[in-house]
Amino acid sequence: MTTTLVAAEPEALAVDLQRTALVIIDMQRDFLEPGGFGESLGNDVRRLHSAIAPCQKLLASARRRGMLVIHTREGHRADLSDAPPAKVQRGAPHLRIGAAGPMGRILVRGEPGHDIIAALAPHPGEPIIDKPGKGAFYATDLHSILNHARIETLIVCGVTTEVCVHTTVREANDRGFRCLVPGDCCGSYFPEFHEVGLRMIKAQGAIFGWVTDSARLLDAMA
Ligand code: TIU
Repeated sequence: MTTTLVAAEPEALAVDLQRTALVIIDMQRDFLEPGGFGESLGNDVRRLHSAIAPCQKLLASARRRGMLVIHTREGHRADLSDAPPAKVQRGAPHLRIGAAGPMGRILVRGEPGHDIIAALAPHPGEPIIDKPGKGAFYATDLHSILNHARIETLIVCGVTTEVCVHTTVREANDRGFRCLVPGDCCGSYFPEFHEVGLRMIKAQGAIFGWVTDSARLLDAMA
């Protein structure tokens, strides 16, 4: 086993890059483009755009190395049978999950808004995890895929920092994975939540994981 030291906070982390996967959370049109779920919740979707270019660089590097790359998408079945009423019945009915919007039905699988943005489109063979919840482990086969690939460490990026990235990092941490979170590859509609979300991950001696950035990761992966 060869370990590589990745500069991070609260301290550098030694990782086996052969047993590391890149997990890109929910970089979907529904969150990043106008007219989708993110905007229906009252958010300015442009706040997430700073994460796109750093994610592209990390994705290119991971692909060059042959690293396992996993994409996730939050969304529901067309009949909403997997969408709890408690999740759907929030906000104005015409803006809810399942309502018709400019990118198709909001947060519904198969609709244009559910797609991953073109800049980060999955390559054939890269697993796509369709998840009904905020965490990528809940009601998905992500854990099996990671176990079968003998993955120990996850690089988790995407949107939003304090919602689906955080939930996934917490789930992964409880399942025994080390999580490295490159802050510039994540984004939030709330700059202060992004900031505090990252601080929460690395506090108390990396209580949930290690925070780094794309430059330090690209160095380690070069
Ligand atoms: N992917 C994800 O983070 N889902 C959300 O609903 N995020 C919000 O910040 N709303």
